[in-house]
Amino acid sequence: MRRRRLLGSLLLTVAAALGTAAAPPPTARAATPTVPLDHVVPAPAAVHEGGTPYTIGAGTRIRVPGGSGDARRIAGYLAGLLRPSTGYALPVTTKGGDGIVLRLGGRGTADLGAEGYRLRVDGRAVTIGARRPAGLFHGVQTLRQLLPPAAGEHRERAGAGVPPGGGWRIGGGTIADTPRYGYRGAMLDVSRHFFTVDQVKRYIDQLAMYKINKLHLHLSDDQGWRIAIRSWPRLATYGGSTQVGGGKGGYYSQDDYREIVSYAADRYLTVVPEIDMPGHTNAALASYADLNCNGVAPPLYTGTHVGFSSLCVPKKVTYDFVDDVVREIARLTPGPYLHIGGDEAHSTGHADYVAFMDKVQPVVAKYGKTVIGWHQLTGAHPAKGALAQYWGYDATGAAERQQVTDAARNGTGLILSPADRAYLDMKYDKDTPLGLNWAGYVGVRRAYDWDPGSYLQGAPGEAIRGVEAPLWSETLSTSAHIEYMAFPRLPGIAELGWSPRASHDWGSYKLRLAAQGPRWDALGIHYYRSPEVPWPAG
Ligand code: IFG
Repeated sequence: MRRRRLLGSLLLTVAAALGTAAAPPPTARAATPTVPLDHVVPAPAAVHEGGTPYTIGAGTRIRVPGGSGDARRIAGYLAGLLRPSTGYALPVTTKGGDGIVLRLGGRGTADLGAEGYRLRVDGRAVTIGARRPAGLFHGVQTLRQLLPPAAGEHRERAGAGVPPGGGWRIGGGTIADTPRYGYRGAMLDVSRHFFTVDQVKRYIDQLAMYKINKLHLHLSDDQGWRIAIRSWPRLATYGGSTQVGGGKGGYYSQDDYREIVSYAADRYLTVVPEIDMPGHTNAALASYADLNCNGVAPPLYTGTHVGFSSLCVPKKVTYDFVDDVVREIARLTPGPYLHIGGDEAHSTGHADYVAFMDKVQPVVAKYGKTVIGWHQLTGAHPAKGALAQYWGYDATGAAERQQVTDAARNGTGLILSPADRAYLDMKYDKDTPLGLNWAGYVGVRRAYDWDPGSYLQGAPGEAIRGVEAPLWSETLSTSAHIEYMAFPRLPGIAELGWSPRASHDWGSYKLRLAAQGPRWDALGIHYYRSPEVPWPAG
């Protein structure tokens, strides 16, 4: 009997407790539903939900206690995102207190490395802590995803945009997050079709949402030279004057390039400039007759064939050209890398290719940069510390893979861009209006469902530096084209670069990916609503 009474009273106590929790006080209205903390893309390393949600309201301040320049700039960036959509003032202050708190350095951040962050939510504050500014910025990208999609809208909302619930609520809990790989890139081919500075900036904003930290710009090819070189002005003025299909082309002045570099750096992306050589050089050869072995400049090229051009390896002027171009671009590029291409040099004899790479790689080092080359570089002598970007695919022969993994075992780092996984210019399927299909069709799941760490059998794990998603522009010429091919596949590549191997699971990822759709709608991103993704209704 006693036991029954005891149980009875226990149940009553519990019910009472639940009762009060279940009936909110009459004044509070249910704020916006909170986004589950583990709904973030890329998946964070560790998530612990629980505790009191935080509601961003009219009185919320963004605090950078004792704020450094970097922390204050990131706070301003966050305010710029949230003010228009929430209608709140969200003042930035260096005073401590409740609210959205951004902390740089200090205790508890030592384990977060160069890009990690810790985000903590309780009833009084959202606190993002990081050891380095990039980490704080990545924490802000996660915070954006913990708010309803409307909070990301850049346009002024009617009626100050405060949601019906009277505030923007973020679920209680903690996220501790650091990236798996340091190299998480996206490449944009601005040569086949030229993209303006503003179009590149738009793509940078989108890449930053998914913690991509490298923007590889394919600045030269057969169809266009896109960067002004003072010592060789016709490269841009003539070599950049057209594009695939014969349009007017274009090029970046050195100030334009500096603007792209600066915009990217403010969002913690490092620009990796590529001058593709010795092949893919018709635009340069057309601009200066002396660069050609026969002294005759070929016409400008507006088609889409590859492999027909080569710099003249035996000529001395070729290395004056390379030295001038590499010097000017290296001086414009704060990042550590300079990509020298090296792919599809079908009009360069193998011995000449090796001789050319033996001469050019020391020039890159002379100007203080680290070489990246497409993986064909492993057929020559990759410089010490060089990185090879693998773009093979399922049809790539064992010998070619072996050449790459041998180089990896010899110290060459690898960036993985398998063409039938990571090439965003591959059609999704046979009905995709844009893109190519030489590597096959690449659907959303296929782009996600592979592991960079084990993709190349025989490559030591420490050789894998990360991933990159190239977007070649033979068939693309607008931002809408870029977005249609990049979304929804780019976030999957970003997750492969950032998230722990153990978190990899298409079944759960596709639900998180689907929740990104309303965000892209709010931001006006022209994504492909792939039937592989269970997009939310409406
Ligand atoms: N391969 C060529 C690119 C481009 C691409 C289109 C590399 C490294 C096919 N080289 O990819 O110039 O034409 O998918």
